[in-house]
Amino acid sequence: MTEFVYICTPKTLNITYCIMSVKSNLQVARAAYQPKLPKALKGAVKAVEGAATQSVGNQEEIKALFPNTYGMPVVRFADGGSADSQSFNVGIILSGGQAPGGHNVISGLYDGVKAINPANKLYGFLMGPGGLVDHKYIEFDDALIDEYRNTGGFDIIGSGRTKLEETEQFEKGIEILRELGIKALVIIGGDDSNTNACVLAEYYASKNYGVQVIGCPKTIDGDLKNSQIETSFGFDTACKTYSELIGNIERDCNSARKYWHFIKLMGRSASHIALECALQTQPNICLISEEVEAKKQSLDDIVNYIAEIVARRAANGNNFGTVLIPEGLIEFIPAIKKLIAELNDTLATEEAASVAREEVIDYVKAHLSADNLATFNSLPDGVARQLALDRDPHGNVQVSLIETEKLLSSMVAKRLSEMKAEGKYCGKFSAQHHFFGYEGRCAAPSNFDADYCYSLGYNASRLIACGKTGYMSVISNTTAPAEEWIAGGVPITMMMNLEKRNGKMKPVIRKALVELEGEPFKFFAAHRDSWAINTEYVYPGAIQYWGPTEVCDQTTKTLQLEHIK
Ligand code: FBP
Repeated sequence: MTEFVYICTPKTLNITYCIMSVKSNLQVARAAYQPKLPKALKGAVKAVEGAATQSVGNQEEIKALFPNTYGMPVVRFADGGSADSQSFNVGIILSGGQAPGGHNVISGLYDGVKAINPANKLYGFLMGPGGLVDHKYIEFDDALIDEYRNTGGFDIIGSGRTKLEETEQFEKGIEILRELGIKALVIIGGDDSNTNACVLAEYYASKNYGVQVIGCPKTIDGDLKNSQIETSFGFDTACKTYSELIGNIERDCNSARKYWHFIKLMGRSASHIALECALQTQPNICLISEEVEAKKQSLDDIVNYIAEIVARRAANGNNFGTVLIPEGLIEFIPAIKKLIAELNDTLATEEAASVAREEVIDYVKAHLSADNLATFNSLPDGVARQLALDRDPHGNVQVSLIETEKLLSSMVAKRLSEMKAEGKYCGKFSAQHHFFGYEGRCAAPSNFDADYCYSLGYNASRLIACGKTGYMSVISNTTAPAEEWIAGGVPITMMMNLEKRNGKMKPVIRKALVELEGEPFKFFAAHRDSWAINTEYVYPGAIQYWGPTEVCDQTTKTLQLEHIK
């Protein structure tokens, strides 16, 4: 039995701390935190609808693929509606990689459906979309929800990457949804999972099954954003967590003055995490994949750029530094991007699917064009294997498994010895390697993510109550105080276009990459030369939960720069 020993209750926090329990004092205090809601969601709401919408690209094709869910209006909630006590049950799924705040989406949704009618039930499908298909679920109650409020992780029901795309899966899903009397399903996921949510919404609408599907924008990667979605949840906390670690490393490196730290950061294709962490910590070097592609840089160009900075710092007596590397970098080097595109097509055929795993490398080598084969052969074995062999269920290269940080540092070391041989002073170069990804995905949500996620979940209950399907729960105006946030819904088809996946054109939500004309990148580009040579590190420290609002409730620098009028 767990023994609890209670000590004093600080008047300021109105909670009881325990010195021996399964929970830390911070967790106990955090559980008592009441997330803030936008004013419009606090009482009865009224839905205000805008004009008909269009998809961001391929309008005719997307309209034909989604005849029942295309063109719907953007919805915005305003206060002043009439009280609603509808009775309904809801199901929820966590899909894809973990992101801080998922438990708050669930607690917000739970509180929202219960506020409408206390008899309403919320069910959670276990281990991702697979739980719907396999009929594995739990029913949430007050005790379970209270256990997980404001905590990180997705462990309340688990997550998974099963792709919901087959009619058979949709039909298995409807069986359990009917058995549990579920009127609406909420899918918390990134661009791929929300695309699938839209496909499911369309299917159920086309069959008149009477089940609504609502999406919720999640991913630490920050790439699910557009004119309607300001940020995906989890990005804020993950970046703050990585920035704390990077700041610690910068301080260590500025103390010992003997290492160059090569730090790879998660984020899949987009470099939003690397850019945000650079804005928070001012490292000596931060590579931005989107810029590498735009400038058509080769691996050698990148290596030369780093080696030059190492040498310039060495000339000032500084044989140390920090380099941030977005995990998707390799995919953006034009020659490698071209290679991956051909690999994807080569591997998408039935013939390729029947090739034994140990023979895949030989198979692709036999099928690649001469140019791409040369690029493939120039890569270190581990990187080439990773590009050729493993894809996630959505067909993405698993960039988190490619050790770009080690690849770059060894190439930089080689380049520096060549420079030395040419008579250039390069000082001493000794490298350390880090990969920050999983360390931040389950961190306890920052105040921003705690409030944002709770609002997204609560808002989803309002979209369900007003009968919406094929919508994403959206909260905007997020650099203002939470009270002034705007709540509503955006039709998912509005964010779609056609893109090639696994060799075929598919409707997908357009991924947001770093915009080189955007304010966050422009700010970075204007300062990076100074950060490279002068040591101007910023040590942001740990996430702050209590204290002045300008310390605790600020969102990312990315959002703040994007919202500068
Ligand atoms: P989502 O897009 O599903 O949110 O996942 C993001 C991510 O954390 C990426 O940054 C990373 O490349 C990937 O998941 C790692 O996947 P896995 O958890 O399967 O190792």
